[in-house]
Amino acid sequence: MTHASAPDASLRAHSDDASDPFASARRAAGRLAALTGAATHDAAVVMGSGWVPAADALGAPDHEGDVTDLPGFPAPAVAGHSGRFRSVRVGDKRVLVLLGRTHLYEGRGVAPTVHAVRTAAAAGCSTMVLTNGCGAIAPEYRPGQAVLLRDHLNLTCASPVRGAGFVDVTDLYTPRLRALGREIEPSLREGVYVQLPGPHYETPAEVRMLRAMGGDLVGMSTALEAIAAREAGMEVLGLSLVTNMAAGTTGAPLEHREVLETGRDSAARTGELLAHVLRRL
Ligand code: 8IG
Repeated sequence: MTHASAPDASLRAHSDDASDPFASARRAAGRLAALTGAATHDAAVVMGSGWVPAADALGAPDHEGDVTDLPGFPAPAVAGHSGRFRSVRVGDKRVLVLLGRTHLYEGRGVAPTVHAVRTAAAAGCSTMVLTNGCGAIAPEYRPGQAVLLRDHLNLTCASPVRGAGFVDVTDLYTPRLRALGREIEPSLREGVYVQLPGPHYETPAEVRMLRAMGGDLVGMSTALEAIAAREAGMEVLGLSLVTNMAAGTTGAPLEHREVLETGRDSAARTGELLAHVLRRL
């Protein structure tokens, strides 16, 4: 019976999505609740490049689906980003796990890249865990190493915030959650993550520039999502997996295959780390 009105509703949804990303996120959260039977979720995790193989360590999902079943989610285009979501019980928390993300370089604009974060907020999540695969600028880092984000350089020249929303990002990556991460894994280092638009990697000269600017890690995600999470009032934890040394630091060429291999090799450790963090939020 709802089928007869569906075309109309979806047309309306499209014009709303363009004008009000928060309304779109509320619709996605409503659909998530309907699909999972969970009225709310407590925390959300975006599994970025190299982290997807770690998802199983969070436990068997009570529900898994395609993100495209939720309003406003475009299909991700990159290999290793499966574009699925899970609802998983971790300890006493109901966790929304997003396997893959929409990137700025897909050319759809900023709003689609932060839609998952806003959907998580609309679903009730008070904690946003953002993971990514990245290149290491700091020479002491090694592929396979997980690093806590202490801060970021948003070099996209973009913002998810519209209008006079002067969001305070002084302690964007919540000190409390960083302390928790270090407590669980004392060997975890903290670094400054640089988000560039991509999709090309850096030149060696750009890597030297980023190092001079105070960057330790470089990738193509996370900073804009972290800003959107803060705007939505969530606490943010950022975790990078170093999958390669940034261009020019070793002389080796960069390949996406490395990302996938490093992720598979590190899945046991990164999965355990995430599971422990989520259990103790
Ligand atoms: I995985 O070295 C991954 N993503 N910009 N540079 C940039 N993005 C990345 C890199 C990298 N590695």
